This record gives sequence, structure tokens and C-alpha cells, in this order.
Amino acid sequence: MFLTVEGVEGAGKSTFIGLLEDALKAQGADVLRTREPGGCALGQQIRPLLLAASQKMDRRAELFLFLADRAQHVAEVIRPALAHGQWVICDRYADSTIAYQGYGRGMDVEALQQLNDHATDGLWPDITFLLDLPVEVGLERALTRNGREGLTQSEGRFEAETLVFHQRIREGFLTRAARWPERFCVLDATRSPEELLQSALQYLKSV
Ligand code: T5A
Repeated sequence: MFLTVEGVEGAGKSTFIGLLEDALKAQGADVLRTREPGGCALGQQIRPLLLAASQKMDRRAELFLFLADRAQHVAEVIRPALAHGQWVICDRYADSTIAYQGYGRGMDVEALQQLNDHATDGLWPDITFLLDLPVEVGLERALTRNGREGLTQSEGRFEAETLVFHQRIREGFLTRAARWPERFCVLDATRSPEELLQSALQYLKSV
């Protein structure tokens, strides 16, 4: 089973994935937790290029770095894990490219859909949990966490974008969820992590 978790900055994806991973393991599932960018050795080299706040980058260069990360990640980590019967939970995947580079940066959404098909050789998630919340709430959470953990400059390039940019991304995710309701489970991420987990487990039981 291939699960992805998506949302705007600070939506609580990492926190949610930690709880979901533990709950699935407690039920006996063999779970692999991974993330993008940076879920494979090549991706770990690409990640700092993409996220450093000081890095200036053309949007096409940015797009192809995300796609290169994803292509290697799928080939080296995700497909082999699925072939071994593991549950894969991935923190961000192709929907992030379409939300951020498409709706956020204004690149052609249908072209990005095809480029993702190409990069992943057609691998889309079975289920995508979209943690949805107002972007102001998510950014505030992310900034508080970054301040606490001293991550202000090393990984802050997207968090430094305007509020309008992040609002376009939220709308982009919701547009995709409406287009593929059979794949997306939209969760109200203003609720507590434990409430989100319970909703997700209930959803997984129902599919
Ligand atoms: N990107 C990524 C693209 O542009 N295109 C792409 O194709 C891909 C794959 C990746 C960046 O790259 C962009 C999107 C991103 O900007 P990242 O460093 O991997 O960046 O970080 P993000 O995925 O954006 O994750 P965030 O750093 O925003 O955080 P999370 O994981 O959503 O949130 P989390 O769990 O760390 O929580 C944030 C804070 O909120 C608290 C936590 O304790 C923490 O302090 N919290 C809650 N508080 C209240 N209620 C809840 N339910 C909470 N859940 C967590």
C-alpha cells in the first residue's frame, strides 16, 4: 500500500506520519517511512540545494531537481519496498510538485501531471491524506518549530514566500482532492494530532 501525506507548510505532516507509522506497526504492518525531497542517497544531496533560503533558482531548474529526486526515490526506494509488500508512507510526493510548482509558481498543471507520470513511471499513491488548514496557522506553526530547532536559514526557502503563494498552494491541493476523491482523504488539520490519527485509521478501515 502506497500512502502519501500532503499539505501546506506546517500542516503537521511529520507529526501525523509518526503517529500513523506507530499505529500501523502496532497492527502488524511492515512500514517504510520516507520523504521528499531527500528520501534516497541522491535526494539527500539534492535536498539542501532546493531548500536553502539563500539559494536563487529558476522555476524550471527547481522543477527538474524535484523530479530528479522523485525519479531516483521511486526507482531505488519506493518500488522495491512495495514489491516486498511493505506499506510506504511518503511525506510529500507528486501532488506537492503540482501544488507548489504548478499552482504556486504558475507552471502548466497538465504538463506537470505528465512530467510526474514520466518521472515515476506512472506510480501514483493508493491513498493521499491531505492535511488542510489555513496557511497562516501552518506558517505560524512552522516558524515556531524552526525557531525552537534553529532551522531559520538552512531549509526556509519556501516558508519565506508570500502568503498569497501559500494560499494558491492550499487551493491547488484542494482542487486536486476534488478531482480525485477516490484517492484523497482530506483531514481538518486544525484538530489535534490524535484526532487526525483516529480519522485516518477509520478511513483506512473503510477502503
Ligand atoms: N516542495 C516539495 C515543492 O515545492 N515541490 C515538491 O515536489 C516537493 C516534494 C519541503 C519543501 O519543498 C516544497 C514544499 C516544502 O516547502 P520540508 O522541510 O520537507 O520542505 O518541510 P515540509 O514538508 O514543508 O514540512 P513542514 O516543515 O512544513 O512541517 P510539517 O511536517 O507539515 O509539520 P510538523 O509535523 O513538523 O509540525 C509543525 C509544528 O506544528 C506542531 C508540531 O509540533 C511542530 O511544532 N503540530 C501541531 N500543532 C497543533 N496541532 C496539530 N495537529 C499539530 N501537528 C503538528
